[in-house]
Amino acid sequence: MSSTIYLVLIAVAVVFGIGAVLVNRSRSAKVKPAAPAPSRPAPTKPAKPAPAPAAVVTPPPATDAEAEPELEPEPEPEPEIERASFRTRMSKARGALTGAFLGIRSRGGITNETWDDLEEALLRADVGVRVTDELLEGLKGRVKSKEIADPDALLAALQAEMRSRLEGTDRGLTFEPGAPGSPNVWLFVGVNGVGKTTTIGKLANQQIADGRTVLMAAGDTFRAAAAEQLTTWAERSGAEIVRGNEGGDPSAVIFDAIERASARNIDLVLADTAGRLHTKTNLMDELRKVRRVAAKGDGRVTEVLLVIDATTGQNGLTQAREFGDATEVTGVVLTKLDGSAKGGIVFAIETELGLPVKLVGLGETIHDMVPFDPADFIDALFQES
Ligand SMILES: Nc1nc2c(ncn2[C@@H]2O[C@H](COP(=O)(O)OP(=O)(O)OP(=O)(O)O)[C@@H](O)[C@H]2O)c(=O)[nH]1
Ligand SMILES: [Mg+2]
Repeated sequence: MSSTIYLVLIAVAVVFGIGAVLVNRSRSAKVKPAAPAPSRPAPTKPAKPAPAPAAVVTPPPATDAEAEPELEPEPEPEPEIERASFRTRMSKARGALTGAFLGIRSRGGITNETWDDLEEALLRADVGVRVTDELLEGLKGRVKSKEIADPDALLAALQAEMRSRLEGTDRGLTFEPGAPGSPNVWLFVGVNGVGKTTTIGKLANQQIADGRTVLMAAGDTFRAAAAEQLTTWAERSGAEIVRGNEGGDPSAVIFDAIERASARNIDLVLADTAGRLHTKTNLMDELRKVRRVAAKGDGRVTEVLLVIDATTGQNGLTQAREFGDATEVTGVVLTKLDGSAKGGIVFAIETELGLPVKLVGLGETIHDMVPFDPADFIDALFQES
């Protein structure tokens, strides 16, 4: 009997076991194995846009409706550009004046030492003897008449007087819109290494940003490296360039460049010239010829910009006279004001030469140039911290 029960129990167990296996099998057949994550085609990283070639050929739009839509390239973040400003860049020139101001303010009143300190500070900052004398004479009169009674009022009056001397001058770069094929020509002259070529690069960038088309003329044929340097600036700024042969006639290169600009309806030619000492007669004669020839073709010379390095001080005035005689200079670009303690040269240039300072270089990169703004300049010069 008991063996019968055992047999029955074993039979039941076998039946259940088989049933369980079958049920499990059928279940596992329904649960699909976890599908691997749909393998998306790896997004093709958009290639960095190549620098735009001079002539861009735009391909026709794709017509294949089946074509996979192109992934939009992520916009590249705009690089942070630190714009040059007098305030941030003129620390040296500021130091030349404000160091003296501390001493002047610390005295209870206006004494003989006050006038000595002021005179020394203005001369050190390269304001020049003539302008310094005029400024101090005017202030002395106002102290005598009791209009000015204390050091703070004296310095405020000096600041206002210096600003008013620079205000009211037309500093715009002359651009005469004319018939197509008649480009404006801006010629750059000055002694060696003052920043002519760099200024052309910076200015081309600004003019192109303002919507003008620009062609550079590599009129410095003295060294092959000069044309190379200008070519780099042309690429950076998006300007065209006409180059000549090393040792060639700079007048011919500039003339050709103007003809090319005229043929292509380009608005503006920026013409570089080799640096030269204002005392070298033959080189100054060469520059006279450049100036003459530039006006002969289809272009109009609307600016002759003398580039002066602010760190060279009063010698810049002598240069200005000689270059002015040779080329009818229309304005001054004062470079390297960021590294100079002699910002006062602006007063000497404007008062003694009657030439407007139009542009100021405040560093070496393409963005480091600003139009000369007297109010900003004077504020920066007097800012004491
Ligand atoms: N700190 C500073 N450096 C400048 C400025 N402008 C030009 N430079 C530098 O001055 C040096 C000479 O500049 P260039 O533009 O080659 O001068 P250039 O007058 O064309 O020189 P030449 O063709 O040899 O007569 C370069 O190292 C420039 O980077 C400026 O405003 N500030
Ligand atoms: Mg140069």
